[in-house]
Amino acid sequence: GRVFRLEDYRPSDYLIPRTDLSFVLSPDSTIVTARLLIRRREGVAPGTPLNLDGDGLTLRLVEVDGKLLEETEFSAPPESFVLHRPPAKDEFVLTIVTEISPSTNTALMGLYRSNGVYCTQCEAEGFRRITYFLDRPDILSVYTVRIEASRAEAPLLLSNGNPGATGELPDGRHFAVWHDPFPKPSYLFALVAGDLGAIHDEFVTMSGRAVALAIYVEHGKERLATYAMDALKRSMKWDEEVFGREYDLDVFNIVAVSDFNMGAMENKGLNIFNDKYVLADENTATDADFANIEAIIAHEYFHNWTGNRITCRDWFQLCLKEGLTVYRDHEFSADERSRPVKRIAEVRTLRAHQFPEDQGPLAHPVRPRRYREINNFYTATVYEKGSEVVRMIRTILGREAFRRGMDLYFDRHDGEAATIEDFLKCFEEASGRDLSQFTLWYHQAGTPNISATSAYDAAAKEFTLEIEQSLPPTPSESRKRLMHIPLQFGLVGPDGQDLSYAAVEGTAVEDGVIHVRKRRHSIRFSGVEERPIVSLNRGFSAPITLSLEQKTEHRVFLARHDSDPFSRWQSFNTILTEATIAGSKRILGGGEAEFEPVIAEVAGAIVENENLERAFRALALTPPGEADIAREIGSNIDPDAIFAARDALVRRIAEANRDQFLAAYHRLEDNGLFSPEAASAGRRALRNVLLDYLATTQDGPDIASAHFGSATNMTDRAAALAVLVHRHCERAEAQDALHAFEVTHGDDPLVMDKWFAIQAAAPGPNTVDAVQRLAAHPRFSIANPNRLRSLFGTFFSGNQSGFHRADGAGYRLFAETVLEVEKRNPQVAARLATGLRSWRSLEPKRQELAREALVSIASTKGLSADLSDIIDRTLA
Ligand code: DPP
Ligand code: ZN
Repeated sequence: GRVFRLEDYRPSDYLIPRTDLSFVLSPDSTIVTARLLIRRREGVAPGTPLNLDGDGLTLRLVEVDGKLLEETEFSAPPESFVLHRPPAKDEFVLTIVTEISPSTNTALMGLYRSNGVYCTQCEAEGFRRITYFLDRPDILSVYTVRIEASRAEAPLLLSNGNPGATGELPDGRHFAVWHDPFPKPSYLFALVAGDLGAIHDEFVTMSGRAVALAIYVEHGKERLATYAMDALKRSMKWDEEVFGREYDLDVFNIVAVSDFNMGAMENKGLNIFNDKYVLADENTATDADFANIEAIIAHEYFHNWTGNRITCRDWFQLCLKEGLTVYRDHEFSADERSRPVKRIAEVRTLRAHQFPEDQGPLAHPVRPRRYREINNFYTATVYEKGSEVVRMIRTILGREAFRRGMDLYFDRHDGEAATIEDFLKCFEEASGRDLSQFTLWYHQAGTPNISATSAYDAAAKEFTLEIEQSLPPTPSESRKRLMHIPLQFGLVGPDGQDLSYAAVEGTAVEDGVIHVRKRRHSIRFSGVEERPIVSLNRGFSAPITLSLEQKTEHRVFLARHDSDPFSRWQSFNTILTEATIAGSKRILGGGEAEFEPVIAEVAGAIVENENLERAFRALALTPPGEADIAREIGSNIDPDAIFAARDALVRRIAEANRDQFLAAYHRLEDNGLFSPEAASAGRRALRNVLLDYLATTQDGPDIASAHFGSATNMTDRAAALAVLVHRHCERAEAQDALHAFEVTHGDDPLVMDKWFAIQAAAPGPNTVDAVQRLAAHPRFSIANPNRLRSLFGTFFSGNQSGFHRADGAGYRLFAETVLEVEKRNPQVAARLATGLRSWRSLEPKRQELAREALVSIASTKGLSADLSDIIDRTLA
């Protein structure tokens, strides 16, 4: 396949300042008329051929300035349209009529049908499946769109911008016109037509303009959109207050569709959402769903400024909008909920998704330099690490200079397609700081490691910290340059308060932050009255791995007393991780896992500590997942040993604290009144973590099945089902609960996704067969991305012991499924295929079986660019 390189970027010869589109909608044959005002760029020779992008289009007609073209004047091979000799004048009008078939578009890119609703997805390169165009983000155009359809089939006709004329047409047809005054790239184009219900609201902006808000959903589901609407209004307010950003159109529309490749899409004025991230009530959605809805509604709304008003020059700059917008939605959730809890959740996500990417064959810089298929770069690195990089800029600059830099960016680049260099320059100018070394965070792949040792000289009252950075090699980047790593830190004294110091030698320390810039730093703090315990990378100020030799008793001390809540959580999490790793080694050596009693003691103390938020306690008590442990071990992974060690640790903690956990569990009982807010969700989270521990003790199945039976919301019901299926799947209680759940929720596909996912996540050797059986279930559909992600996505990427079954049956199912899905939807198939990206860290036998499965995909003829890109890089 063709490789696209950053250094090959060059501006196009032509611009398209105006785009008039007309759609005559019909499921199998939609006629698209594009009237494009084409302008030759200054300095380009008159008559230079015009090359437009296309994909799978049937061309019906071409005119230049109203004159029909002869077939010799252009060519239209499948992937482009070439006008051999455009008029020599500066501007002309090119009219192109194409025919497309939404009903047979199973790739869900371009214009397609979801449950009878016409909808579009154009990012990254879907617009070229609608008409021929300069389908690249630096071509900004003002769009006017006319949509015509049968009124019975599509009473609702939506596109970007503000509504214009509407009217009736013969034969029960009607039309609507939309005009978007803001020039935008083609990837932000959207159209929706269908028969949908809606809820309406209004937002008055900071300058007093009224914006009409609407969320469109399937008829009968209107009520389920109220939480999303509330989140939208809070997002709009927050962006005004925190970033000074006001909304700019008369309307803001959101449409929920059930077949969607991504989570949601920020099309100007017309966001299109995966229904999973809109629809919620207490009986169908979990607290995690509510939190995701809030975050994603905010994310897409925030794109209006970071993405739409200022867009990307080219797709290599994807993190310019995504990393920054994730940073903004993180800040929003932190303000709306609990900042420390949110931070811990972010770090868990980063480690679960971005670290394995950065440490495996698919590693790439936050700003990649080359790609074969851009769809494969909507990654945790671009999004989550991209957000961490913005967060580090704020840490280095401080809140005020950071805000000045953002203001400058909005001011200077509004209406433009910008680059990372443009973005960074704003912060350098606003702060007077040199960010040139920091810029490497965008250019170098891989997770940096910081190792640290410390010493205290009691007589001299001196504390020294020796810090060393290293960056492991990643594919095609064997030599790395030294990074600028901002480490927040504290020297914790015996009473838990940070100790002060009289002076510090070296220039590396500033306002509680160590700026690591060299390979090695030796930092000497003088005037330190007592022996401190160092707390490093507080708040996870840098996305690194930390190798810090620390005694368990010191970690226990930090877990109890560190003033930084993140570091408290981290200290206990590290204790649990190290204990599990040691346990798995003993198991592999033929012994049994053993655990120091202090671990269970600390767990008991955390449950009882009413000074800590419940959501925080829930996170602290959640043991690291099997994948987290595998990542820490790094190589020669045996998932069964890890599973056994983790299970033993949970049992040990539960056994030691049984009475206390049970009492706390009962104290946390539901009062039957539901609120999706953080405090209520925290209570449920803590109670459900305790349930998972209690399920391993005597009466475990009874407690879990009572929990299931008495649950008054989906959070509790799903948590109990998971505990039963994962811990007691051989018991009747588990099978009864699965059956009851199916009977109650069988007609609700989004709720059934939980039912599929819980079963696909069940540990142990029987799950391969269960997943295969479930794929034949009448509620499963290979055509729907949400179903695929629930069943196969969960199994391939979220079930260590089940998927990595020693005989390779999981890998064979993987190859079969990925190839089957690819026939319909290459983008989703490629995403599923990342499930084996860490195959080289497995023990040799599993490695060989995984390789065979990957090779069997690679050797299949006619693979899509999406899938072959992932498989080739995974095997490289
Ligand atoms: N819609 C996706 C997102 O917002 C891609 N832009 O992240
Ligand atoms: Zn985004």
